Amino acid sequence: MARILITSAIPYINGIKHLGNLIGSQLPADLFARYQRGRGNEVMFLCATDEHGTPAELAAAKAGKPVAEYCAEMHEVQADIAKRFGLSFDHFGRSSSPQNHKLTQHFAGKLAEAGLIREVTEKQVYSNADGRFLPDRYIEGTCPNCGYEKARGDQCENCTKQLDPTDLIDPRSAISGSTDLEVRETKHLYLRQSAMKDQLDAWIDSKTDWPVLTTSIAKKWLHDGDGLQDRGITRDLDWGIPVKKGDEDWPGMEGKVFYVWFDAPIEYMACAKEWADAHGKPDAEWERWWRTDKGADDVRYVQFMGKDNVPFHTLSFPATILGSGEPWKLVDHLKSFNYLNYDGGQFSTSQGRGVFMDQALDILPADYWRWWLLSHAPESSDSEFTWENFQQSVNKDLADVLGNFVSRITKFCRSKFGEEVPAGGAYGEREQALIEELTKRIRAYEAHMEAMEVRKSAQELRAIWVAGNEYLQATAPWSTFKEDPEQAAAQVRLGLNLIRLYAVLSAPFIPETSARMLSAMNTLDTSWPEDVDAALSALPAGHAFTVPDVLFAKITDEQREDWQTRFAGVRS
Ligand code: B3M
Ligand code: ZN
Repeated sequence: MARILITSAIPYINGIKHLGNLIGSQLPADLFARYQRGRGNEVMFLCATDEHGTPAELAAAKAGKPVAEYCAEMHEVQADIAKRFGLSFDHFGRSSSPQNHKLTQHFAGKLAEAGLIREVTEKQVYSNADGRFLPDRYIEGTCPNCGYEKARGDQCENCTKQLDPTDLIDPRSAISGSTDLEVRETKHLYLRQSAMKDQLDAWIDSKTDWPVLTTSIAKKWLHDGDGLQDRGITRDLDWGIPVKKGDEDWPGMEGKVFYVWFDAPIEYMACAKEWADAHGKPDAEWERWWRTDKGADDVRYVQFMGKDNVPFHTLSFPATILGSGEPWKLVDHLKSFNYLNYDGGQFSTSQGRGVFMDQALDILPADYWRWWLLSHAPESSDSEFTWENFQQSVNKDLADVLGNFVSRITKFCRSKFGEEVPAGGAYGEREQALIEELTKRIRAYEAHMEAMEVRKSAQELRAIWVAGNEYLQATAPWSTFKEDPEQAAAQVRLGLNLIRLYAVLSAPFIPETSARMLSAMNTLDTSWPEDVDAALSALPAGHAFTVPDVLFAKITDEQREDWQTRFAGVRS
């Protein structure tokens, strides 16, 4: 039994995620986790909410709530939606957890001991009225380039020009609106990534099986221009993990917190400790996933994320781990995704454009979305969600191919043999041919799943469903029955067994439907079809079953048009 550690990029706390976010990390990670569990491997699948930084502070301010309260509430909201989407995390943690506070401070202490942190004095805007330093995006003013009056200190939203806060005309605090601002000196910590360049370079070079898309991003940051830059890991914010060296105070760093991108990846590990603590397990239980000196040397670690997160995961986070000098597990395989677009434009959280996870579930059950998103995952390039394509995929793949197969065979059996697997007859040539085809296809499906080729896996699974339909079409037990009821019984027996087989194979994609198929087949046998021949005899003659309700309802043109209009604008 292999041991597989899986993490999905942890979604920001500031609001409900859209379908583009979902297919960019959490959903494909869930597919892989479910598949590996289905193969009998030991899986630890972790995700969390990313709760620090300015986005969290701003969202809380907008909601008119203290930031801690806002985060606690939004965490529950996200956890609930994740559950309803069937995301099978072993733990859904919080980057603001006490466990992450402790571990982040621990890493900072180790990095300092190793001489990998330097202190830098910088000039930064201080707001007297607010009594705090203002991050660049907390300063508003008039853009010197286009005259837009609500330009932010980091960038003008109107003309996209990158700005420094001191470039702004008539600058004011975005928090209070106060213009009583001054430039003060402040001290920050920098992680000396430049000192670790060769070590990181060698580590990336050892990843010969990584996609070029991934390694080229890392290489670019390592070698372009002046090469890898040191990175500021502290901020002047109230909300976050206080800057400490392990348990000790850090002189001169009072009132400062770690930068969100420093503590967020550390939450991958802290999340495992949260999991252990929540279940009353000793530390050894989570450390055997994360510490190579405590059993994690035979763990395979796979990360899922959108392409914009790749630099942090190939450079900054490994720099934290390698720099600590401690035996933490490094990523073995990194699966990254392009973007999913929405109907001729982009999904956008800030503009409320597209379909958001809660809205999607208000319209249709999770499996409809899971199937479409996974079978159209933006792997080799960006992909696009259109309502036409969604309707077509659901109606053809799910309703016509899979749903129809299940309904036809169970109903036919009920009408001629009753609600139990019929006895008599034997599998002949046609059945052997089908078994051969399925064996080939299932082995291909396994290979694609193993390689995390999401679209190819979906295509193969669909072909497996189609093969069953074609078999049914060709053998036509409803005709056979008239001349040779024994042979029809064997055909139906195979058909019913195919339902169980399909449920097992399809579970990673459509878990809810898979469970309904198994329950209709009245079986708890979810064993993987290592031997297809044997798998097609799992339900013996006389085994009782029931005809399930329609598995997938077709999407009508009317519904499609209605949704198209409803989701054309922006979310209020
Ligand atoms: N929260 C960005 C994102 O959601 C960020 C990922 C952190 S992964 C450690 O895309
Ligand atoms: Zn401008």
